[in-house]
Amino acid sequence: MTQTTAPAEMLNLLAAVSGLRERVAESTLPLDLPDVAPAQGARTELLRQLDDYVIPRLSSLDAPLLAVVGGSTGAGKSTLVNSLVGRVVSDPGVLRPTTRSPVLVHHPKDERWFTDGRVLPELARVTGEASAAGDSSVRLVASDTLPAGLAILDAPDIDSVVAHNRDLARQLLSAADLWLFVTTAARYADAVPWDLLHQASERGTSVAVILDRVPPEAVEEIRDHLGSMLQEQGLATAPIFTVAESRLDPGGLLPQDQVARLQSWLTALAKDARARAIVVRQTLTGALDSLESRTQLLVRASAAQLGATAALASAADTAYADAVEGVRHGMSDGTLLRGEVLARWQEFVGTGEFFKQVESTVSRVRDRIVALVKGDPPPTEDLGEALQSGVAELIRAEGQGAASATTRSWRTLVGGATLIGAHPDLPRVSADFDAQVGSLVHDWQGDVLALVRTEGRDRRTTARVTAYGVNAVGTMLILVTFSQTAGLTGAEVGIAGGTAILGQKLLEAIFGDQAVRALAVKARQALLERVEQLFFEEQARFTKAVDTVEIRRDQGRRLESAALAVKAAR
Ligand SMILES: Nc1nc2c(ncn2[C@@H]2O[C@H](COP(=O)(O)OP(=O)(O)O)[C@@H](O)[C@H]2O)c(=O)[nH]1
Ligand SMILES: [Mg+2]
Repeated sequence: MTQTTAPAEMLNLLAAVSGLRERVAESTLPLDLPDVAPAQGARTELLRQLDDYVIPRLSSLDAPLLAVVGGSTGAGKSTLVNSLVGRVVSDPGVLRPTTRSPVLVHHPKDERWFTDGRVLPELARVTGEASAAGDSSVRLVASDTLPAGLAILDAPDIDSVVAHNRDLARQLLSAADLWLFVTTAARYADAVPWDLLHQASERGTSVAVILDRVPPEAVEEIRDHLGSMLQEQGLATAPIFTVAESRLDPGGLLPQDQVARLQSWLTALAKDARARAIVVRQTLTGALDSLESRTQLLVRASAAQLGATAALASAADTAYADAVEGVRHGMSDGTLLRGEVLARWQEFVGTGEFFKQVESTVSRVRDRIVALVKGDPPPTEDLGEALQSGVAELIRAEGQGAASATTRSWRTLVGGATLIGAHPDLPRVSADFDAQVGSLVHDWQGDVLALVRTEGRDRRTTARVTAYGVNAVGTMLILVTFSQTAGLTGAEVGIAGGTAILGQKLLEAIFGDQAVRALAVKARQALLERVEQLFFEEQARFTKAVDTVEIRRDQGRRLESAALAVKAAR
């Protein structure tokens, strides 16, 4: 912003700042990250200063200069304001807290600037006597003893014992064109005021310091010391006004000569449009300058929030990918061919002798199957059931394992415990998961039978498949699918391998060896695809929980580009 800013440019700047205000307002920091509290505080402060100062000031550069009187408890702020106005407009008092609702004194002609919600839109307006004021309101007092063009606001104590008053004091100070910082001989080195003065310095806010209640003999010494402290804080240009400790008049006001210098400085400021514009522009420029780094802080906080949601999502990704891998591995490491399956298989082929003489056995088994197909119960039924319940068991265990693993790592991740608290069924698989696994395996059996039928399309093969029965051949294929381990050959072939080799020989007799290998690959692929789909749906429960964390993915980028737009419009 330059001295010669044309109204059109000012409107551009106002639009850009309003845009930034919207981006800040819509931004969220929902996860309880370690440093979220300061970021939330910074967000609120930024939003407030845009609403309370930057936007109203850009909208009406010629509005009266607002001087906010701030300082520690009992520094004499209210007494000073009363003395400047020439009558008691704000309650002074020994009892704390006194100035509960802030009092804004303005010239009667300037009333319109303060009655609407232009500045401090969050605060209600009250007029009349002090008692009428509520907690979040500002009391307006018109007084023609103040020059037009200048309004004075008596703020609550910056170190008030009441938290609401402290916050309100800070809010009011950030709405000021000019801080009138009141401190005393006894208190001027306190930490709290210097914290705020430091902030004023960083933001380029116009500041004047009133050193109140100074013993007359110590005026020079203390003023020098205070002056050097201000210089250290980068506030060398802040004028210092001293008010000697004096007896108050019967009306509770300071002797006129003690406030005369401050009063004439303020009057000169009010009457000289250029001098006033300099003060206003200094504060406004400082506030605009501060927007970028304050927005950056929010951008970083947004990135941290999104990083945390990404970590939650990726914990689920990992757990469910591991589970699919677990099924893949469990299918091919021979586990499924032990126990029940093995027992059923041996029952089916009749005797353990087969493992010794595989070749000669093939024809015997074939005869046996063919014989059985012609009799009643399908011979492979029990074996098929054992195979199916084995694979179902494997899928269920991996599914539950993934839900447990995800919840376990969520408990160690920021925001995870809250999400589990809000979705207490996450640690367990879906209610109908068992049933879904059941139908998955059933459907897969359908896939396998379809494979057998498709593969056996030529006449000779069809005849052979029919001889054994499609179901029996399908069961053999399932058996072989679960046994094709890499590297299980020759002497290393254990019981599991041996079990399968017999099945494989049978299938090779029907389809040829090339085809059997391809069929097993297809059957395994079909199962894994179904498992992936089911686990994806299971994982979606976690994904949906992460999605309830309300933060836009592009929040950081939106904030950043809004801040850039402000920079470009200046
Ligand atoms: N004697 C004397 N009392 C003062 C002076 N300034 C303030 N006081 C008293 O100190 C107390 C606190 O002053 P007040 O204006 O309420 O301080 P605030 O908390 O900063 O608003 C009140 O009782 C005032 O009457 C002063 O210069 N001389
Ligand atoms: Mg007060």
